[in-house]
This record gives sequence, C-alpha cells and structure tokens, in this order.
Amino acid sequence: MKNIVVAMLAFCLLNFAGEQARAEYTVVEVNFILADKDGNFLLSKTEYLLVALEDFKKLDQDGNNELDADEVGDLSRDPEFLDGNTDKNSSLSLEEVITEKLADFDSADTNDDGALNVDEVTKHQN
Ligand SMILES: [Ca+2]
Ligand SMILES: [Ca+2]
Ligand SMILES: [Ca+2]
Ligand SMILES: [Ca+2]
Repeated sequence: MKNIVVAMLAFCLLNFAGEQARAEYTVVEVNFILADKDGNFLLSKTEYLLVALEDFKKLDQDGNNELDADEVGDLSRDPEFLDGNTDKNSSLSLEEVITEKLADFDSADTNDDGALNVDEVTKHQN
C-alpha cells in the first residue's frame, strides 16, 4: 500500500513538473525526453545510440548501412559528417556513426557517471 502511495505521489510530482516547464522546453530538452526511453531523466549510452540508429535507418534509404551523399543531401558537407567519415570515402557507415556518437557521448559526459543529464546534453549542443 505504501508503495502505491509513493508511486502516485511521484507520478503527480512528475506531472506537475512537466506542466510547469512545458512552455519553456527547448528543442534539446524535447529531444532529450524523447530519447530517454525509461524516463529516468538520464540518457544511457544505449539510449543515446538508439537515437543515432533511428536517424541512421531513416536516412539510409537503400538499407546498405552506408549513408551516401545523395541520401543525406547537404549534410554531406556538414562538419560532423566530414569528421565522422573517418575513412574519408564518400559515405558514412553505421560503424563510423557509432564511433562518432560514442566519442560524443564521452565528451558530453562531463561528470563521468556514464549517463547524460539534460544539462550535459544542453552544454554539449551549445
Ligand atoms: Ca534513461
Ligand atoms: Ca545507403
Ligand atoms: Ca566512410
Ligand atoms: Ca554525466
């Protein structure tokens, strides 16, 4: 019984916090909430990679696990694309994306707890 009360209270508090902050959500925060599958307000490495994989799948129209210039359009001139393309061929492979995202994750995780909170993500995006 006690657990149920605590759970309900937590739920109400979360809802209340959500209500309060909704008008001020930034794009980064909305993306964070969408990526945070288990809703613990932290992005694990898995949650972080999952977003990248979903994006990758959407862009990879022919499903060959390589993003070619014609699949990503202007993105192929993006510094992030050029940086990530470590073998300097004309496409970004799934492996290259994962490697880049893992490096991204580590550099964003400034308190080294193996997860990203919304502050760390916001700072990293800016
Ligand atoms: Ca999470
Ligand atoms: Ca492709
Ligand atoms: Ca490549
Ligand atoms: Ca962290």
